[in-house]
Amino acid sequence: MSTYFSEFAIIFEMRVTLFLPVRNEIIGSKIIMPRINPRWVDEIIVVDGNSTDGSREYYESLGTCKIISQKSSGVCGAYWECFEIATGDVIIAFSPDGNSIPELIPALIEKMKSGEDIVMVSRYLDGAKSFDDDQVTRFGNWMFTAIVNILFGMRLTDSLVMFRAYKKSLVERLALDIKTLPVFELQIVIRAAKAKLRISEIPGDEPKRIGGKRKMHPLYNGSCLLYLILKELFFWRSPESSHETTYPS
Ligand SMILES: Nc1nc2c(ncn2[C@@H]2O[C@H](COP(=O)(O)OP(=O)(O)O)[C@@H](O)[C@H]2O)c(=O)[nH]1
Ligand SMILES: [Mg+2]
Repeated sequence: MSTYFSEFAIIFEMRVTLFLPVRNEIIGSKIIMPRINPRWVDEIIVVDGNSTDGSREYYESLGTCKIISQKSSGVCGAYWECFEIATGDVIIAFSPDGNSIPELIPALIEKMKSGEDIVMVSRYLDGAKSFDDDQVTRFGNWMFTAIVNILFGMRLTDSLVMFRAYKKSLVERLALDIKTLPVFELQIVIRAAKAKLRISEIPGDEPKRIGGKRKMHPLYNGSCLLYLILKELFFWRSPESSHETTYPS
């Protein structure tokens, strides 16, 4: 199938996988899941990171989700375990801890239908706000977004948010390869920018997490993100843009 035809098929027959990474999020999940209409998407995949608070049993009781018991570790590992079984052309990553607003899922899907490769729900665009940020995460989000905008020629307002939609084919097309560090969100946008793909944002608040505890460690995550940026800056070029700098001898 030609690239043009397969792009066309994706837009008109787009299958959507909603991906939920979950580790001990019983309180948030019980409040958030009733607000998700399973008919918005084609499948819901829950990757359970060995929850001990009944989260897994709760998702089983819904009868609408495919549930994977995570074998790898961390959120990044959960992404990759989802990709192994996801049947969607588009993946929507969604945090069921209260940080992602379910009612924005249809808007994300609509925007993907206009031909975007990645659509992110920005917590800082057009007056949107994060109510989950503390001073450290607010500064970190601003700083990393400013750095990647300058280095990779983007105009994002929020490069790190989990809540976003993207074509599943990007995982292969952009040769995403970091499976153990919490940098998936940033690697996919940096590589998409290098390959000159279409990235856009819609505004969306980030409500406070509901119950449970944050698993993200700002200092560790920040160090991993710095490592990623240096690696992407010096070592990776998009195979798709290589023709721009190759000259006949
Ligand atoms: N499957 C899985 N999910 C995780 C893991 N760590 C965190 N999560 C989930 O990922 C989502 C975001 O995590 P959180 O700690 O709130 O990060 P933050 O929202 O970026 O501060 C939540 O739904 C967590 O339960 C993990 O190791 N495995
Ligand atoms: Mg959270």
